[in-house]
Amino acid sequence: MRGVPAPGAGNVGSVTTPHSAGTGPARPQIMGILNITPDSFSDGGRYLDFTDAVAHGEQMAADGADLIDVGGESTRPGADRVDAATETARVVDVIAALAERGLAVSIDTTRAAVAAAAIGAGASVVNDVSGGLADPDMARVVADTGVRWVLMHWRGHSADMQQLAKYENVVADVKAELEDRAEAALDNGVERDKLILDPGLGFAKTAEHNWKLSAHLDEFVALGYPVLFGSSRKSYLGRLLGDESGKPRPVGQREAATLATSVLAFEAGAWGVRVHDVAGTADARAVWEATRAGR
Ligand code: PMM
Repeated sequence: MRGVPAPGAGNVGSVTTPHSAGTGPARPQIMGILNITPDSFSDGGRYLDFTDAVAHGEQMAADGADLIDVGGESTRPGADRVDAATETARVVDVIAALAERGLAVSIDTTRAAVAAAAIGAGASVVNDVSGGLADPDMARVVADTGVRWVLMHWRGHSADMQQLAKYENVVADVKAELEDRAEAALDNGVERDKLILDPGLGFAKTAEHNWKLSAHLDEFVALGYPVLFGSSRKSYLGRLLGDESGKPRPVGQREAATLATSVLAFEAGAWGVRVHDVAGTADARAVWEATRAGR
């Protein structure tokens, strides 16, 4: 590791100073999820229409999202890949429309060409679930454009990632692999204060791994980079809340559990959370902030 980001550095649009970097009173960030895909596990097929997608992005901003995370390819386990042209076509016009309305937008992609098009349309953050591993050109695009870069922990594409969920010590291994990704980004000319790390819940992780990573999120914060936490509606929550027959809680009924994990992430010092239910998360953040202020 090469030290910590400079205080107050790296603000992009309305993405404020990370409180996880120990830089003052800034609040945890809420990244609202906008998947423009037919097959994402929670909102797949809902926002394929341009007008619906933009309206949902605007609604999430009105509900308290600091950043709208637009994705054009599903990353759910087992998902098929789409080509770069299809992925780009799904996202660019929506990103341009949201950026024109003054909203901060991230592009959820592992492809440099898609990221470049999204940045051209107004995205100010690249949310790369592969942490730069999937596309060797991603670091150059990020370095050249000066946007922020979320490096998520990842071991392989959706089709085979669950076979890769093998760790000696999941917390230590994920931390070490993320630090390697951050080092690689720095070696490729990306500035330290542009980086955000994410342990990647559900990506080559079992439910047990997700709980371990959640429980030790403070250790990721201690690495000195802003930390993003993405648990929203994921299957480990469905499994936890399953019925007596072992049937998981349906995706649409995991919101209270998601909110609990988000508050725990705030408490651990996370920079932000990536969620579907922005309004609920904004309420939870208000409760957490009022509690913190009362200490
Ligand atoms: N999870 C998903 C997609 N993108 N990005 C980051 N940084 N962290 C995550 O945990 C993450 C992500 C999968 O969830 P979705 O299908 O609901 O978008």
